[in-house]
Amino acid sequence: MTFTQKLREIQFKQNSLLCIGLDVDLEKIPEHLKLLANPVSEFNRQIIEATSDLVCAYKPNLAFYEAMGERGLITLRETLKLIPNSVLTIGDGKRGDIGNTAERYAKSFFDDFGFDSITVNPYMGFDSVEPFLKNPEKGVFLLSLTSNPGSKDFQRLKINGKPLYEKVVQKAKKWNTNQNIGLIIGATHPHELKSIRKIVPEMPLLIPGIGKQGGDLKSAVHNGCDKNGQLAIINASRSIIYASSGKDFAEAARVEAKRMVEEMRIYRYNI
Ligand code: OMP
Repeated sequence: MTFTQKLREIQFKQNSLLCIGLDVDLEKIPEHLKLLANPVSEFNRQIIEATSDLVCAYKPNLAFYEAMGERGLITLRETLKLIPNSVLTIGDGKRGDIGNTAERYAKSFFDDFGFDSITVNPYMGFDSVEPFLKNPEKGVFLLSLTSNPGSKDFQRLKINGKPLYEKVVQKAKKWNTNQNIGLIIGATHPHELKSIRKIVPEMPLLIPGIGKQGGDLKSAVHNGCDKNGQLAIINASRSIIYASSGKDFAEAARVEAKRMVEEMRIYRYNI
């Protein structure tokens, strides 16, 4: 089964487009957890237990784990073990390097950590992306038009009248012989999201930027889904995992995740 087929199946079974970003900062977690031997593992355990029936994926961003040093890698492994097989994992590392090095990244993310998919920076070109594409079951999300204000600096520059991010979309379509490529498009660009979905009607789109970055949920769902109301993966990190800073943090995360999922269901089926 290809990654795209797996995503369709999981989104159907879970009836959800939501991805929770496990971007856990030790400084931001509730005080009572900080007394434990591994506060971030316990934080993640409670978040995952409270929300795993509501999501299609979890996306740990590696920066948050790498910033904790050796303990961070242990925490990441512990966290991955806690995520049930009924949902996907996205290793958000935004990797990108020459082929020889990219192969090592692919081995690390897919074979060692065992992620189902990875985020990749494609701006070094095909040889830097190819090593990630070999296994059709493993998903590869390419940065195309990112959610941040700096996305205009390079990604929107015109080449022969077309913005650079659109070249990435076209290349991704061409490279997708294993049906395992997805694109990353920020929710902060709703119009572009709509036109990109037209170019790639059947490709997974990872859409971050909802919540703290100001992206709108309704337009992300309407513009990002395929014709069946699927294949958009809507990520929210801080707005869910830090919904409360008290002992009720997991319960509050569930309330916020459920609110988003229910809102998305309304938009999905009114496309
Ligand atoms: P929140 O703003 O807290 O929901 O977090 C957004 C998450 O999505 C972070 O892990 C970002 O690194 C990631 N992200 C973006 O915010 N914008 C992008 O364009 C791409 C990503 C990503 O690749 O996931």
